[in-house]
Amino acid sequence: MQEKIVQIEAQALSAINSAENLQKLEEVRIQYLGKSSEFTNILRSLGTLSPEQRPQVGALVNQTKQRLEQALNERRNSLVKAAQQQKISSEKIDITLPGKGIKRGKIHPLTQVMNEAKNIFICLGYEIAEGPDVELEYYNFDGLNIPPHHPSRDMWATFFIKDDVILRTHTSPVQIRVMEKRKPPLAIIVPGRVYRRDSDATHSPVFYQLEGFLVDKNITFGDLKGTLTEFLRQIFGRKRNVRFRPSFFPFTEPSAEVDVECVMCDGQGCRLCKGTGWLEILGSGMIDPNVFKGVKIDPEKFTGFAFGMGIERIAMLKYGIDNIRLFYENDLRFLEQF
Ligand code: 2U9
Repeated sequence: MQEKIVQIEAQALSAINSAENLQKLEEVRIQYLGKSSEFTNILRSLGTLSPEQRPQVGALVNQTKQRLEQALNERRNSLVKAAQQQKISSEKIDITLPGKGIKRGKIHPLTQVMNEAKNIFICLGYEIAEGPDVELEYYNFDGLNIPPHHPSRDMWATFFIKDDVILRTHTSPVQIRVMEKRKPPLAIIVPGRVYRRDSDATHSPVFYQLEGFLVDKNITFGDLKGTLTEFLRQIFGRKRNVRFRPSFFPFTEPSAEVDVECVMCDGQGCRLCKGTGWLEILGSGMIDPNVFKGVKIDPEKFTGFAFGMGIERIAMLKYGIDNIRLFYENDLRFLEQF
């Protein structure tokens, strides 16, 4: 029986060492140490041996079994290692290749200019107010002293939703809504989207405005000039001259348009400023007494100035952009430049 055991061990060791993968190795284990293997049969038959033989054979069987199990483990480990090595070399990664990198998001140029403009007024003590894009004709026109026959009410300038409901053509209706609810002193800016039936290289049917107003006792045209001059110097640079030109708006009297020295030719006259040396940036004026009467503020007690600007126009002049559509097309080659 001892000879038989030694023979089985030799066969098993050879089979273990020549198993070329884990599945084959498992088959070898079942064949030599499994429930119906010769080895297990020998273990079961130990009881039939004489009491003298039994401990000797028993010890040999146990030692052999341990050696075979150790050999199985060693072979298994080396097969697992070899499989891992094979996987690593077949999936080799070239770590010298440059990474793809994660692009950093940027704030849209219109948002940047809007934030810059809002911050200047916030630093001057103004607060922000907002209102609806879909507006009553009353707040957009009547309350602002714009009479029913005014050309801006024409359906070629205004988007009508129904008879007396429109898309606001400026953010001014918000100032009316604020003055209906609150009384002076008021220092408010109104950022927002506005809508006009207008479309070419410098006009879009939807664009952004920033308007604002200051109402208190003894507010003068001097306050208007000082505030807007400071604003324009912060936006376009301190050395750039500004000028106030008489104009007309139904909601302000007197009214003025504000120009800044041309950013391209420094006032010499060029294509951008059409040879004038000046760029028109803002509309402004002292709030018309008729507007105050509509919101029950006494124009004998209070005065105020108001102003309005188009954010796209400021961004186009500041960055030398010649087509307004570039702001809305979301082309990364354009947006990445800001
Ligand atoms: C109230 C009273 C007065 C706001 C004003 C302008 C002049 C103006 C334009 C600039 C370029 C509009 O975007 S744009 O086309 N705005 O010229 N806006 S004064 O005056 C107000 C507003 C509200 C109650």
